[in-house]
Amino acid sequence: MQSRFQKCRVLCCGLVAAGWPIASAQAVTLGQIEEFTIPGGGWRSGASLNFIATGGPAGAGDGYLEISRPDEPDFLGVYTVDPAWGGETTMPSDYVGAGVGAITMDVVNFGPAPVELRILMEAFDGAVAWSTTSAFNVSPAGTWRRLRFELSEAEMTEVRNDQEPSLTLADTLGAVERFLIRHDPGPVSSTRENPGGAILTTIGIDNLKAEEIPEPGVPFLIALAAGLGGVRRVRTARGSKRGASGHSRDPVL
Ligand SMILES: [Ca+2]
Repeated sequence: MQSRFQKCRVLCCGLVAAGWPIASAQAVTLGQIEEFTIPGGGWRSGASLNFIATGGPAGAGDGYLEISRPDEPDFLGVYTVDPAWGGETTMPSDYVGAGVGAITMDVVNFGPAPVELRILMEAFDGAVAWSTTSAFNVSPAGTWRRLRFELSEAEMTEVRNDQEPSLTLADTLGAVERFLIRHDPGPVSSTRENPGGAILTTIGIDNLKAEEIPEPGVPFLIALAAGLGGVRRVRTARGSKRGASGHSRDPVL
C-alpha cells in the first residue's frame, strides 16, 4: 500500500510530466509569494488559463496568470494543486501553524464585465468549506490593484459543513486541501460547483502572498492555535467518513 507521501510523489511527477510544474512540495509558509515568473506553478481552472510573460504590476517582463472566459459566459476562477497553497488532499497545508492570517494579491480585470472575487478554503475531502464573506468588486478598468483577503471569523463564512458540525474555521485553515479564487457574485455562494455567476471577461492575478495576522488579530491567532488541539482528533474520527462526502475533486470554475 502506498503511503500518503508516496501518493503525493506520484501525483506531483504526473503533473510535472504534463508540463505544469509544481512550484514547491511543502506546506504553506509565512511570507511565501507566487510571482508567476515561469509558466505553470500548479494552478488549474475550467476557464482558459494562460501564463502571460509581460504586463504584470511591475510592467514589462513581469509575468502573471491570466484567467479568461473569452467566448462564452461561464464560471470564472482558479484553484491550486500546489501543496504550498493547500492544493493537495494527501498533504493538507496548515495556515494556522504557519501564522498566515491573510492572502494578498494583485488583480486586474481587462473586461468587458466587472467581477466579484472571493476566496474559498476547503478541508476534509471538501466536506467543509469557508469563503470570504464579502466580495471585492473589480471593475474592467485594466489597471492592477492589490486585494487583501482576511482569513478570520469576522471576514469568512462557513458555506459547507456536511460531515462534522463541530469543525471550526481553525480546523479548516489548519488542514487546507483546496484553495480557490473565484468570481462569486451577489451573496456568498454555498456550493463549489456552481458559484452562481457565469461571466465573459478576462482577469489577471499576480504576487499572491501569505501574510501574517495583523496586530489586532493576535488574540484570534491564539484562539486558532488553541483550536488546533481538535484537528487531529477530528481528522482521526473522520477516517471512516473520508470519501463519503460525494464532492468532486475537480471543481468547475
Ligand atoms: Ca509576476
